[in-house]
Amino acid sequence: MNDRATPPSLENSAFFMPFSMNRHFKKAPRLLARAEGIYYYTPEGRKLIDGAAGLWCVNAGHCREKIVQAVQKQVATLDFAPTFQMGHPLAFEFADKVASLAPGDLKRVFFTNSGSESVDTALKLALAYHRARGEGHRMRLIGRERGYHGVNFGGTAVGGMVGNRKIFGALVAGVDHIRHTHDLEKNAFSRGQPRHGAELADDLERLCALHDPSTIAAVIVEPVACSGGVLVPPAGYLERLRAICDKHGILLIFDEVITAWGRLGKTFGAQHFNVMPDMITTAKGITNGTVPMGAVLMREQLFQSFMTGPQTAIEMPHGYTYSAHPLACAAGLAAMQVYEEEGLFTRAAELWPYWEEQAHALKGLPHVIDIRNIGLIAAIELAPRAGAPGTRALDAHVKAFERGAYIRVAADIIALSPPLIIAKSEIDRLFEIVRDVLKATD
Ligand code: PXG
Repeated sequence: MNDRATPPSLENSAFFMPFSMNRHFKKAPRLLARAEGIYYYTPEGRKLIDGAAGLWCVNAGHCREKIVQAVQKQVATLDFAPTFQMGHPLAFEFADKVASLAPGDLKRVFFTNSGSESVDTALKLALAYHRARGEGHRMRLIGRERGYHGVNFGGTAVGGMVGNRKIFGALVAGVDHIRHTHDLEKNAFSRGQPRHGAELADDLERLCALHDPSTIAAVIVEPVACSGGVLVPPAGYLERLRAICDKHGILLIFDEVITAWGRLGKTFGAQHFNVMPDMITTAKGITNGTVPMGAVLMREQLFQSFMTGPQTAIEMPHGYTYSAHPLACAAGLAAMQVYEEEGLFTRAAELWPYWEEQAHALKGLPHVIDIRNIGLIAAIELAPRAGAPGTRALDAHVKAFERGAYIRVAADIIALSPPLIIAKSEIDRLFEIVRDVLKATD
């Protein structure tokens, strides 16, 4: 179907699109005009299955009545209120709600407006925490190859996707990276957590030996590295990372911008893996993607380390104008209500076996060199075209759009993560489109 005539204005549009092929896109735009449930609609009214929950954020599906109404009501009641030395009730209510859902003693919440801000906030908190305890020499921050922690300076520095780092100079001093866990030779076509690779966590010991552990403040990893191509942690890996951090007094931060809010069948990924970090960074699904918001959850001990000194001192000289924005808090509270009422925190666990079967049924299709899955996430890795990496998956993305599905691709990896309200018949339809697309992609 070729009914998407390019509005002449778009090719010269002022909009510098983020993480996009601006010129390629503007020549043949893929526009979305409306959304409902698990579907997007183009301006011409064509219906697309949302195979990516927007950008991994619309976990309860689009334009949910309760959330829409909560935001509409809030914007007409209290559009903005400062949270520096002032407050509004929803900020406290929402922080307590998030804390009540959090695992272990991760019961204190710092609000931001995005995943990137959550990551940079957590890294700053880690440095400040050690300083407050007289260990200001712990200045190093450790990330992981192929990790994605947003686009601010701290997150870019600890991130491990080369293309996102290489053009931005020296980034932040004192950052190093452990190895990634992707090993197709040993683990191709794994279902759930791959069997091989727990020992890759020992790479942290290598950095401890190199830098001395007393210089390391924190390690940040995504429990599942999603943007880097859906790299599911090998069985035992996260436990081992936790043990090494404990041994050396290093804080462990889980970046759960994607893995929180039901994506893995529990409220947080930490609960699914049963590994407790010292901080969790999150965003996206915290408001069902409706209003920008992020949060850092921290253990009680971290929070208390800042609650010393005179009562008239500002304990944390950090925060954003829009931290705990009233619209975001309203959207977040309503999103949590929808998640809870509809059992969405655990729905991915129920759908998991079916989802896994449908995903792995694509094995054997042209160019497919791996399929991996966890929770309501699946990745299909394609062999790159000789001399033109990324173009095969890009073609698949465009073809899927034409055939009725919106899917995300990163390099030559297709990543699927639909809203958690998806029905089995809709899962069938999504994979049917992906199957057709793969058959038609050279
Ligand atoms: N950490 C993680 C683990 C993320 O996945 C961020 C931080 C940054 O969040 P913000 O809200 O600043 O974008 C993310 C974001 C994709 C994709 O398709 C993934 C993200 C964003 C956009 C696209 O893989 N993750």
